[in-house]
Amino acid sequence: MSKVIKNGTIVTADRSWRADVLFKHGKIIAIGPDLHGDHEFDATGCYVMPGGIDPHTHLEMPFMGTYSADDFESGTRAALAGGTTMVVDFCLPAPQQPLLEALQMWDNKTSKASCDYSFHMAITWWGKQVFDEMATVVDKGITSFKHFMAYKGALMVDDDEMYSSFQRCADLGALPLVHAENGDVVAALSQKLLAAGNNGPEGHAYSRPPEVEGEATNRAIMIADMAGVPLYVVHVSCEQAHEAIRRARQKGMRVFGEPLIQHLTLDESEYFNKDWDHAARRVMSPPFRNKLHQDSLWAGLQAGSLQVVATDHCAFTTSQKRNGIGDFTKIPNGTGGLEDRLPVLWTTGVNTGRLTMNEFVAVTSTNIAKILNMYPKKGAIVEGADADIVVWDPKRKRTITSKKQQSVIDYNVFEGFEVTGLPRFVFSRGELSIQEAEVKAKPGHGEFVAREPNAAINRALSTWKEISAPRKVERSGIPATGV
Ligand code: DUC
Ligand code: ZN
Ligand code: ZN
Ligand code: ZN
Repeated sequence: MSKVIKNGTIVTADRSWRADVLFKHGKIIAIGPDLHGDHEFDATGCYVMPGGIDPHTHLEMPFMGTYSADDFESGTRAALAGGTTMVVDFCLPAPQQPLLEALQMWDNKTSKASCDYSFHMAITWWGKQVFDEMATVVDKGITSFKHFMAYKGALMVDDDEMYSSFQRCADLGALPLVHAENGDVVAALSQKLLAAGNNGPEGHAYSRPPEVEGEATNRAIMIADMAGVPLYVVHVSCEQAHEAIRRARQKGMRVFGEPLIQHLTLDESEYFNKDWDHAARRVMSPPFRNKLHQDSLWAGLQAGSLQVVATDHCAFTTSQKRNGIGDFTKIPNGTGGLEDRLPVLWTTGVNTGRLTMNEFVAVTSTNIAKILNMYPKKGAIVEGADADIVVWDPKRKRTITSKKQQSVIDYNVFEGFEVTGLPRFVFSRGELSIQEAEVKAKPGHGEFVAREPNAAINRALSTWKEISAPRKVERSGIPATGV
């Protein structure tokens, strides 16, 4: 059975034009005027765009003594409801756990996914076994490795481990990712704040100032350069981190930066709300920043020094958050956003003139498809691509409320936010998954997307190549002992 989207304007990362889109067996088979199929979907007044890709989610993740509340069933349903047709989740081995065993555990969580997904593998410990297994992980189509520079005593890796892993990534053509916050300083600041009786959610923000992020981002960039590998920095929240990325790119290094929709639109005043629940629900790492940092992130998206907007969707219920009453370090870190990323970015970005529609597609879909080497299977409207398509109605409005969301948690950090611009239809590999407010997503429809190492993007332009393969200097006439 073929399907056709008629009368819309196709919007991709590089152009916009009027054409119909015909697809069959999950793939786009024709694009052009006046196409016909077994089922026709009217896109009059709408934009036909590649479905969103969220490269940063934590679904059903064991973390801080609990599990994030949205699993692959509710999480991918939320994604589709908001126009996102693929998620990339993090597989997190426990300390000393074999990577392949963790991968099996994560794979077991996905049976009810209704959109396609992939994984990043986290490097949470280091040893010969990890070194060896990284090659098998790449063979299985997982070509990106995440490193936590924070969460001391849990997920954090030290610089020597990170340097070893980055070199291994370079050998394998894989892309290292970093959560860049100085975990030692965060731990010290947290203890200081608690000792002074500052135990509320605002203490979380004080314990992770922009400087800890700027320092770690710089450090990770320098270590990546020495290892001769590109770098992807997740959840860039502040000017200090953005500045480091900008500078590296100006020098010719392949460094990518990912702001989150939350940091672009919500600020630190949320932590000073008198209602403990309100503030704790917004505790995530890095924390929300002030308006100057927000302006820096928007500028980065406009200038191209930041390339991707994600969510870090890691949702906890109010009751889970309350575990941190009396000690902010025990508030599970994370916020939701999967369903809201596209409508909120469209409303605050495209409707305000900060982003063009084509830039919107680039930062929500196409850029990350290229960075993670799954373009044009994903992130494109082109013959042969997966029919992951959102038909976007720029006039549809909604007030965001947890009462109508797909996420299972009992609040929404965007509660009350009015969005203009929402999906009319969403297709996941050709399956109609969303029709306006009606969710037709099919649990189990989602498939794993395997990725190849990327010879083009995953090659560093390192200034340190000589150091990783030192030349022996021949000097005639100088005594050997003097060399
Ligand atoms: N930050 C969060 O807020 N939650 C999950 C992990 C992370 O780095
Ligand atoms: Zn006709
Ligand atoms: Zn993180
Ligand atoms: Zn994360």
